[in-house]
Amino acid sequence: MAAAHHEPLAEPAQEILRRLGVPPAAYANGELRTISPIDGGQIGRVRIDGPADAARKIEAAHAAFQVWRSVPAPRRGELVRLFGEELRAAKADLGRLVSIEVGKIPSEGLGEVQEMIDICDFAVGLSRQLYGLTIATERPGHRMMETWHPLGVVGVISAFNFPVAVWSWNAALALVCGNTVVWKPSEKASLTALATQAILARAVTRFGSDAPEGLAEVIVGDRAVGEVLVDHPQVPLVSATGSTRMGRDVGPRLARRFARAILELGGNNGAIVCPSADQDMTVRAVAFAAMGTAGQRCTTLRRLFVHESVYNQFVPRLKAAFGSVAVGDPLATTALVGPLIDAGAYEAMQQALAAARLAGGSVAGGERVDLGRPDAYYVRPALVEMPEQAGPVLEETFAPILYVMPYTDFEDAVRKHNAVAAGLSSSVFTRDLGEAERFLASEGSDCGIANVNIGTSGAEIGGAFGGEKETGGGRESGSDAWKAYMRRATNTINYSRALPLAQGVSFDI
Ligand code: UN1
Repeated sequence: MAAAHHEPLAEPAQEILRRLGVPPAAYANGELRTISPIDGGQIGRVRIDGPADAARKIEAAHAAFQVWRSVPAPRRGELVRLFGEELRAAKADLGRLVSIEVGKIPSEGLGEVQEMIDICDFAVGLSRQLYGLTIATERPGHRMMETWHPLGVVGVISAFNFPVAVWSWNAALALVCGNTVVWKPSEKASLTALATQAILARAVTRFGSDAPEGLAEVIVGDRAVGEVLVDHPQVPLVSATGSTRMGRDVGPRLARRFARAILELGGNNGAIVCPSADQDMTVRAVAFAAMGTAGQRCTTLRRLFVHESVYNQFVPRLKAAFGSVAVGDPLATTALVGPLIDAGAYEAMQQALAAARLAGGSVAGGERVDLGRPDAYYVRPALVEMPEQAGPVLEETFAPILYVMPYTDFEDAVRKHNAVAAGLSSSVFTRDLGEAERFLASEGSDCGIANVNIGTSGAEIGGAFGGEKETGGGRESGSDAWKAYMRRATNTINYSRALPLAQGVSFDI
């Protein structure tokens, strides 16, 4: 604790944790140092779980599932409604803690909590809409229907960049679906996880005694405890957000034991700027998509194809926006671009920029912004004009780098847009209906999210969220993503006294 007092952000972070009711033993003297990327200072020392603790928590969640699955779904929705209320009350605190722990600007920290509130509202409605179909049968005197049942313990592995919202997409749906939840947050964002857990605990207390112990557990720790979650036979579904490398490990491990996976992995998101695009709006949309959250969203815009006829008008305007955007301490200034998460992110960015130069790219920006804080990594977002889509452009670097390339032919731009391994989000900027529709058609964007005249990031919770190819194929959040969190039973009921067999088979005994 003593060292923490010298760190300017430790006190405000711990004050929020205290106010939200997190016991100091969880964050004051533990083994895991939590660092704020705003100044590189320590803000907490979190107690970590070992593999045995992880297994114990999973088993507690499994026991809780035996009870929770029989609580009526609308009643389960009531818990999530209360959680949404508690989040509203704690929005300022939790949003600020998100800013302190992962460096988001205040409106994005608050926006993240709003996203949690939104998914709670969605899930409350859903709790009365877990519909199954009634299906016409070919047999007289029969009825066929499907029923959606709770699945079990849902494991959630989340990343530092959306430390609480992504968990909530999974948890809010899982809880109304009758599941229990075990969460392994990023090691870089455990304080926000503890805070969220405390907010949920308030809702559970208000909810009453039909919420079993173990309904939602958090496991703080390293890869080893993540592996316990992924390999545990009592976890039928794991929803994991992170790198494609992580997904390549998690996916096959789950497949080996026939567990379900929702994988939300890398994105290398692209957009096409057509000749008819509204340039004022497009500059703003591209600026937010590429530089927002310091380029650390999985939906961040990383590749931009600009039609040659507008290239010389549009790209200088964009470059000016990159050159002038305020980079700085997100809590002490009104900067729009805060810090990178750590030194590793900074090094990966510099490596990508070096590789881009080697591949013929012309780099504007990308340098470190000196705030006199040796352990914090602020950078000017980089706009890199590339002669073609090659080298680092083909990979996701989790930093604010936008690769810009000219195009001549729309179909060719769409082909190039799709010629990367990831398939999360995409956009086209055009006033031409034909181009817009072609981008959205089956031969257009191959991503899970395809937008017209808005950027690639900042999706609402009402739609299904996720992507194709190396993004992993899972869907979270809205639409009918809930179905992945339940098991479907097909029921055929014979209310006659005869026994007609399907397909006209006779078996007269
Ligand atoms: C992520 O970066 O992992 O669409 C999630 C968005 C946010 C969620 C991003 N609603 O940018």
